[in-house]
Order: sequence, then C-alpha cells, then structure tokens
Amino acid sequence: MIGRRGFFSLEGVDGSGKTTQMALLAEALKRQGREVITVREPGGTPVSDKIRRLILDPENAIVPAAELLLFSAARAQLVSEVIAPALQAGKIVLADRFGWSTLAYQGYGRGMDPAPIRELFRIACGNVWPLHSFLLDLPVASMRARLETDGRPADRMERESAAFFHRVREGYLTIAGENTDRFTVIDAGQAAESIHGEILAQLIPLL
Ligand code: Z5A
Repeated sequence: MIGRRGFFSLEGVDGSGKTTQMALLAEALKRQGREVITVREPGGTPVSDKIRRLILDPENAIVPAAELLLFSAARAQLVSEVIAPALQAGKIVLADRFGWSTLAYQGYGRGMDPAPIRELFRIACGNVWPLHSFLLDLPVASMRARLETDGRPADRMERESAAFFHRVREGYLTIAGENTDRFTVIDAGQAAESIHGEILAQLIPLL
C-alpha cells in the first residue's frame, strides 16, 4: 500500500497512550495553522459507530472471521465518508488506529492468515493508507496497570488474555520491523510530553 500524504496513524496496545498523543498532536498542528481532523477506529461514521458497539459489546460472541469482516466494514465506511474526502481537501488526517491494528490483533493476536487481511485492506481502503505510523510500544503488564487505574469496565477485546496481548505487541514490533520506512517505534513508558516531542519531530518533515 502506498502511503497518502497528510495521513498518519497511531498504533499500539490498549492504554499505550494513543488518545492522549492524538490530542496533543492535533493541538500542536492546529496551533501551526494546519487543518487537521482526527478519527478513531473502529468508528467515526454512523454505521462505523454502530459496528464499534457491536464489536466491543462483551455480550456478543464473535468468531474471528466475523470480527475481521466487521473491523473491515467499519473501516470501509470511514475511508469513504471521512478520510478520503479530508485528504482530497488537503487536510491532515490523524487516525487512532488503522489497518495495522487489524494485522496486529486479528493477524498476530487471533492467528489469522495475513494474505486475506491484506486483500481486505485493498477492498476497504483502495489506495488510502497512512504515509507514516507511530507505534507506541508498551509492555503488557504496564498496559494492564494503566487500564486498571482507568477503572472503566473492560470491553469484549480488553477481556482477552495476557497471552493474546503479548502476541499483539510482538506482532506490532514485527510489522514495524518489516516496514521501517513507514513506522516509528516509540517507548510509550516515557512521560506523555516526551513522546509528543518525538512524534512531532518525526512528523513535521513528512508534511
Ligand atoms: N481493534 C482490532 O482488534 N482490530 C482493528 O482493526 C482495530 C481495533 C481498528 C478498540 O479499542 C479495540 O479494537 C482495541 C483494538 C481492537 N482493543 N483492544 N483490546 P478502543 O478504541 O476502545 O481503545 P484502544 O484504542 O485500545 O485504546 P484506549 O483504551 O483508548 O487507550 P489509548 O488511547 O491507547 O490510551 P489513552 O486513553 O491515551 O491512555 C490510557 C491511560 O493511560 C489514561 O489513563 C492516560 O491518562 C494514561 N496515559 C497516557 N499516556 C501516558 C503516559 N505517557 N504515561 C503514563 N500514563 C499515560
């Protein structure tokens, strides 16, 4: 997939600080006078938000193939309705997760074949893909500690085992290692301001 100018994603396990960093980054870029939109996956359109509720509801027993298709369906709507038009209009798009999450969670986490996953990217995203992604890397134990501090009830994905999240984390590191030209791996255990500084320093020259 060829990365699109102005399109960036944040990746990492839950609690790695993506939401925090998205807010800091969007704020910094807006202060520079740039037009920025932020999106979160799954979600971001009426249909994608409904799919999000379906996927994350702990009451739903969803088989891996259906999970993969649901994430892909939510992404297809988001790309078509929001991301592609924003890029077309010359805006910067910051995504809290994009397709790399599917490779990490459904591919490495669930053990699904990456070839059909990549085919779904083509169907759902066409030629829309982040130019560069920032992997906020955090050990699973730290992730769990942060989520416990947050105190909100765990959703269907967050109820997965520690072994699942170890596979996801290792999967992310493998993906980033295979795509060094389109990933920056950042130690997410640092203070939020330090992480923000690293992301900003890498991103600005890419604009
Ligand atoms: N998923 C999938 O399986 N396949 C896919 O294709 C896609 C997604 C797109 C979506 O969850 C779930 O769907 C997710 C992956 C899966 N599931 N899992 N498990 P979500 O959208 O509800 O949430 P999330 O993306 O996983 O992350 P999150 O819980 O919102 O966390 P975060 O955005 O990475 O972190 P945060 O909210 O910024 O921070 C978490 C806490 O840590 C909070 O208390 C902060 O104040 C604190 N924090 C943040 N930064 C720091 C630093 N630097 N130091 C200390 N504490 C910090």
